[in-house]
Amino acid sequence: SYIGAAWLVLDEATTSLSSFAPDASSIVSSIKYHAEFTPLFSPEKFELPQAFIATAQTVRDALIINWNATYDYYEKLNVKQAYYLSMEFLQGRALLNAIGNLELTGPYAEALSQLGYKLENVAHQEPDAALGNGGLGRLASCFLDSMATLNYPAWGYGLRYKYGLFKQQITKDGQEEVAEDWLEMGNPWEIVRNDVTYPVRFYGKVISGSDGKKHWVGGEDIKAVAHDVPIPGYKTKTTINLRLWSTKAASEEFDLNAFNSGRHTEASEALANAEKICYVLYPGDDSIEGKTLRLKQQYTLCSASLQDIIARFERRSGASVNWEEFPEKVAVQMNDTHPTLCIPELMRILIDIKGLSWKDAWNITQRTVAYTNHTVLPEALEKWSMDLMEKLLPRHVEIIELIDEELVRTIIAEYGTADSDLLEKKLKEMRVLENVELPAEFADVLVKSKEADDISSEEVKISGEEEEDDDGNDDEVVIVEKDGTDKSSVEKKKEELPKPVVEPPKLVRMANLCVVGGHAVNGVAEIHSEIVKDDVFNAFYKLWPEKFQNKTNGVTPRRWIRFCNPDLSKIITQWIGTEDWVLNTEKLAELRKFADNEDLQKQWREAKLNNKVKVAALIKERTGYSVSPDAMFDIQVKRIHEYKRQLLNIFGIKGKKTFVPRVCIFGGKAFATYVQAKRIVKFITDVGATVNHDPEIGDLLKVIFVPDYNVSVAEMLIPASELSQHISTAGMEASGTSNMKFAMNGCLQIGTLDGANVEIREEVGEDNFFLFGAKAHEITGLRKERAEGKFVPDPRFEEVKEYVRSGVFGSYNYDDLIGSLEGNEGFGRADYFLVGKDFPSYLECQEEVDEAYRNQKVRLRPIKAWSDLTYSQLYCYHL
Ligand code: HBZ
Repeated sequence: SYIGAAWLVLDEATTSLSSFAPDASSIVSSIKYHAEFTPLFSPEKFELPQAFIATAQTVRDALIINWNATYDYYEKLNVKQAYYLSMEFLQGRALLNAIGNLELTGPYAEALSQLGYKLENVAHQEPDAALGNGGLGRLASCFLDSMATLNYPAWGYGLRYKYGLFKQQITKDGQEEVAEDWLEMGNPWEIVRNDVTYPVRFYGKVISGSDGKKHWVGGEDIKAVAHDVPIPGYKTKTTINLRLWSTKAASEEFDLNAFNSGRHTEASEALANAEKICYVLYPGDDSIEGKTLRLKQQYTLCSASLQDIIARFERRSGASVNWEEFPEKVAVQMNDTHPTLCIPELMRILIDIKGLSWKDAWNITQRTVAYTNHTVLPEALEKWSMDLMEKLLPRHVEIIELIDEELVRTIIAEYGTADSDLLEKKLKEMRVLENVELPAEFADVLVKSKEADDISSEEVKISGEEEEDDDGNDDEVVIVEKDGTDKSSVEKKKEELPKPVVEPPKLVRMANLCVVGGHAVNGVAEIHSEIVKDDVFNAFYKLWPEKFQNKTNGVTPRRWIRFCNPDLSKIITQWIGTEDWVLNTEKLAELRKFADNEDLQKQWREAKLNNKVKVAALIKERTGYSVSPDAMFDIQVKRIHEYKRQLLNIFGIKGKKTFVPRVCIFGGKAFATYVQAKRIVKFITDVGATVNHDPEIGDLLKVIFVPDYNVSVAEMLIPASELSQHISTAGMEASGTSNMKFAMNGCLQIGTLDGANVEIREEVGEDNFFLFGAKAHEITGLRKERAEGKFVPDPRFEEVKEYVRSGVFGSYNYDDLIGSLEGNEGFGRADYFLVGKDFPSYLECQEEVDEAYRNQKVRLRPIKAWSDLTYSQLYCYHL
C-alpha cells in the first residue's frame, strides 16, 4: 500500500472539539431569531415552510461550530484527507438526520411543539436534495455519513445542480418528467463560499513556449463557486464537508454596452452559458450540445476540485512544498468513471503549472487516484469522442495520448512481439484510445495489429443493431448508449438505403484510463469484484493484480434504520440492552438469541404493522388506492431497467397459482429517453388500474406504482416491507444497496445470486433468502443456447404474454414490450436479460414465499434477516 500510517482516524476529534447541547428553550429562541432576522420568506408569517427554514438554520448554526472546529483540527494536524469525487450525491432530506446525529431530536421536538408544530410535519417540508440517479449517488451520500461518523478526515466534491433528478408524474400515458426545482425556497444548509472560486477553461489551443513548456491558451474561462454543505457524524463532533460547485461567468463578462444599446440577451449570454453547465443533473446527450455540456460538467468537477485540493496542500505545506508528499496528504477516490478527467488534469497542473517532469507527475498521480467501478456491462463503460474532447480540452487529449503511448510500451514489454496475435489482442483490449492508429515509432513491430485496428468498429450496443429482423418490418431497435446509463435511445432502421462507409469514431475509454492512471480499482460486491478481475478488466488484472480489490457496498444504519424506523429501533435497543448497534451493526447479531421469544415476535409484528399502516396512508394519498395493512407488503423499488427485471415481477403476479393476499408495490424512475423502461412503467400502472378495481380480486391483490420514488419515499417504504425483490439477471447488478436496507429492516428477500445478494444470503441464512434463477457463470451459455434457437419457453410464460396481448390491460399496444422478451438473436432484444428463462424458477420460489408467509410464526423469523454487513468493514478505502 502507498498509504501507510499517514491515515489517521481522528478519535481525538470526539473529545477535543467544542460541545453544543442546547435545550428546548434556547432552540425556541434561535428559531425565533432566524424567523425574524435571516428569513428567506416574509418575516411576518410563521407557517410550516417558515418553521422548516428557520429550524434548519438553527441546526446549521450548530453544525457550523463543529464543521469549523473539524477543519481547524485537520489543518493543525496536516492530516491526509480523502476526497470522494462524484457527479452524484443523492442526499435526500437533511433535518432529521442532522438532529439525530447531533442527538438533539428530543429538544427539537419539544421546541417545535412549544411553537405549535410537530417535528415530523416540519421535517416533511424539506425537499429532497436529489442530485443523483440511483444507487451510485445514494452510495456517495451514505459514504459521507459513515466517514464523518468514523472520524475519517474526508470530504465530498460534487456539482450543485439547479434541477435535481426530475419529478416523476404518472399520467394515463405513463411516466412524465417535470423539472425538480429543489432550490425554489432556498437551501438553508449550504454556505455559499463567494471567497472560494476557481477558473475553469474550455476550448482554446496548446502552444509550446520558449521555456519548453506547453501552454493552454485562449478559449473561454468560467468560474466555479464553492457551496459547502456540513455533514455531521453520529455521536461525534466530526462534521465534514460536501463541497458542491456551481458555475458562473468569469468576471467582467457582462457586456454593458450591448445591454445599453438594447441587445439584452446578447449582453448576458456569457453569464447564461456559464450557469447552464450546472442546470441539470444529467443533460440529455443525444445531441452534440448535450454531450458537450456533460463533458463540461465532468471537467468542471475535476478541475475545480483539484485546484482546491492542491491549494490546500500548498497552504498546509507552508514555505516548502514537496510534491513527492502529495499522495501522503491526498487520496482522490473517483466514483465511477465520471471524474476520470482528474487524471489528465492533475498531470496538467503538475507539469504545466508546477513544473514537474512527466515521470514525477505520473508517479504522484498514480499514487493519489483510485477508481470504484459500478458496472460490468461492457457497453456501459463510458467512452468519449476524441474529436469532441480535442476541441473542448486540447491539452488533456495530448496528455491522454502520451498515457496511451506509455501503456502501449508497457504492453509490448510485457507480451513481446514474438506472438503478434496475442500482442494485437492485448493492445486492442487495453489501449486507452480506441480506433486510433498507433504512434509511428511502433509501426514496424505492429503492422499486423494496425491492420486489425482498421477493421475494428466495436459498436456499443446490446442487441443486433444492424441485423435484419425476421419480419422485415421497420421495427424499433433499442440501443444502449455507450456511456451506459439506462437511457437507451430508439432508432428507426433505415433499410434499403446504401450504407455509407464510415470511419469508426476515435474514442477515449475512460475506464481504461482509470485503471492505468490509478493505484486501486475496486468492485462493489464480492461477485462483482471477481467479474471485474476475470472479465471486464482481466487483461489489466493479469498485468497489475495488486491494483484490484473488493469493497462491498454499505449503507448508513443511522438513516436506514435508526431514524427511518424508530419503532423497530426502540425494540432492538430494548432487547440488546444498548444502542451501540447504531454504530456497530455487528451487535445486531445478539438479537438472534431472542429469535423465538414470543414477546419480541409480538413487538416486532406490531412495529411492522404500524409502519404498514403509514405506508397504506401514503399510497392512498399518492395514488388514491386503498390497501389492506394485513396483506403481505411485497416491494420492488429501484431505477426501472430491463436488467433489474421489473417485468419478471409483474408477469410473475399473473403466473402464480396460489395466493396469499399481497400488496405488490413498485417504485422507480425510468431515464427520460429509455423507451423500453418507460413502457414498463406504463405497463405496471395499467395492470394496477385493472386489478385494483376488480371487486372479485379485492384485497387479495393490489398492484401499486408509487409515483416519484426518492430517498424520502424509500425511508417510509423500507420499514414497512415484508418481502423485497432483488431479481436482476445474475452478473448484472454490481451490488445493490437497497437489498441491505431491506435486510436491516427485517424484510425477507427474493433474489438471484447477484451483487451483494450473495453476501446478504450468507449472512441471513439460506432459510431467509428466497433464491431462484440462473447463476452468473451460466448466463453466456444460456444466451448462446437461445441464439441457436434451443430455448423452449415455459407454457406459463407464454400464457402470461398471451394474456397481456389480449388487451385486458387497456388499449395500449404492448407488442414492443413483449417483443423484447421473444425470439432469438435475430429478433429485437431476444430476451437478453433472460426473463423467460428464469420465469419458472421465479414462480416456484414465489410459491415458497407464500407458504412461508402463511406459516409466519414458524418460518418468518425476521431477526434472522438482519444484516450485520458492517459499514466500517465496507468503506475504508486504502486502510
Ligand atoms: O451503483 C449502481 C449499481 O447499479 C448498483 O448495483 C450499485 O449498488 C450502486 C452503488 O455501487 N450504479 C448506478 O447507480 N449507476 C448510475 O446511476 C449511473 C449514472 C450515470 C452513468 C452511469 C451509471 O453514466
